[in-house]
Amino acid sequence: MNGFKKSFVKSFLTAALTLAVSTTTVCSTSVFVNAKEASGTNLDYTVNGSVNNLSFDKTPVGRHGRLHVGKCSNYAAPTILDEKGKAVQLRGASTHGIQWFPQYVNKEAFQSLRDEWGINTVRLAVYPREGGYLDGSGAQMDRTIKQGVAAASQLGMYVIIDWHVLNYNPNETIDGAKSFFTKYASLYKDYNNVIFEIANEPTGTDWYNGSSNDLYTYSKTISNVIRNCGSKAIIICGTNTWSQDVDAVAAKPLSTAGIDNCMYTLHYYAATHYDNLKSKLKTALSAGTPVFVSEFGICDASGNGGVDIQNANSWMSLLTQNNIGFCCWSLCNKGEQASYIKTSTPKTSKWTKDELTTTGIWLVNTCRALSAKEDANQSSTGKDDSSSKDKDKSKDSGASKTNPPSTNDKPSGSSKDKSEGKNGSKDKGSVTAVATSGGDWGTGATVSFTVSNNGSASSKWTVSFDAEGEISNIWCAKIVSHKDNHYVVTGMDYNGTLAAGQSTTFGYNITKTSNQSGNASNVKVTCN
Ligand code: IDC
Repeated sequence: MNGFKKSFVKSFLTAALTLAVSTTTVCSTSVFVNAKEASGTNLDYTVNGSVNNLSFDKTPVGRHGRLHVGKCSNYAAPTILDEKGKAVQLRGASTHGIQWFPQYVNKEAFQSLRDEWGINTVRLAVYPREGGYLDGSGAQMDRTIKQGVAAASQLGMYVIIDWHVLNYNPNETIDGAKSFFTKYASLYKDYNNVIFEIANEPTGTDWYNGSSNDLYTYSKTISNVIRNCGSKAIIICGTNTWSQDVDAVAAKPLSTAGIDNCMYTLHYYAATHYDNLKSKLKTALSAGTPVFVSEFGICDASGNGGVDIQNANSWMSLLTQNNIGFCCWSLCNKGEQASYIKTSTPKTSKWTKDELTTTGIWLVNTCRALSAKEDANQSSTGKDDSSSKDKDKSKDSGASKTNPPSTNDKPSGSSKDKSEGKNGSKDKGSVTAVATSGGDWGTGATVSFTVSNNGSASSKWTVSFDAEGEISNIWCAKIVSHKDNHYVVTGMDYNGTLAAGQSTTFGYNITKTSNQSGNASNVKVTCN
């Protein structure tokens, strides 16, 4: 086998393995098919500065809850799934650098974006340099970040805290990044709507080259900082060449270091980036790399120049076909093509049609169309995903403190403290299964199991149990039958057969009413 083939096979196997350990088996169908061909000149929707007072359960976070990265059968690569295992596409607005344009980080602005633009996510661009967090404006930017997260949380929007490294190797400011993410991962570890982006656009080093100065090492270090603070948030990692080399990640994703719930960035500007970059995206997806477009523009890569609407729509189709979330650069009125708001407009919220630039008009047309598809999909399946969960709490505190854990958590491989929340254990032959409650938040609960082969021969296992409610997501096992409250599950290819002495874990999230328990009872194991 020649070198290329060898490395291809190696990448493929790595990707396959990565998929195998992070696979989520229950997943609803795709929400979006194609983006509408959006215009940059004619606004298809009314934008007149009005807002809706949505109840929290109708907001994006009220509908979707905590997001995680998981495998859904509709898409080649793992993608963003909501609390119920349903694919959700983030439609985001990126601020400009918040050291320069803090005035757009306000609740009214975000509400306009949510209600009139169809946007469900805001990205806060925190430049470490350029008069930013590390060299001038840290204290002011801290205030702006907190205001932004509070506003997004109250409005039920997702918020990305973006460490906006630009044009350099992020290892140059890694100490600053460690302090920054220690602070914000600790502060927001219980928030179900916060996402961390750890390096906007690295340049000058590889994703992975085995040195301590590459992006893999940087991303692993910062992701561990975030996880060690107790945060299970999605982590978005930058890739080399201004976040274009997303195809390089498959050779060494962070899952090889046991870090889950990560995505990797591809950035494009539609008047600069065409088929070459689209090919990189397709290569990355077919290798199983979860991709997020945390920044794009419909103009050229300088943030200025002309726009290419046709290519912008072609990119958007590619993103929606693959359920890839995106954030558009940028929410401000700077005199450049990328800005959403005309320079002549001082208003920082409640904009009207005439105050929008070409980028602004195109973004409203795109996000409103996608948002309408999401709504139509929900009504056609007869289910509004919204629930009244955490409604009041979230209104008060700005974020739910009673979130379920990410369904993408790495299996522990060892049994938990059985004295805590133990539901039941039953021997059958030589394999046992122990169910442990991982939390109950009224309208849902999470339960994990440890299955152990105590015998002297290898054995396949099947576990049956009763649980009140509807399992919405199961990991490291699959449901083979389900009637009323009775479930039968088996393991996956990689953990369905246990060698003598071996154990494995699986778990589920269940949707239920507050009167139901969700816990597993009457647990039985069959081995064969
Ligand atoms: C640009 C801004 C511009 C600013 C410059 C340097 O639009 O006003 O002077 O940054 O801070 C990116 C970057 C993003 C750039 C944008 C446009 O992530 O910071 O913003 N761009 O050049 N990557 C590709 C394009």
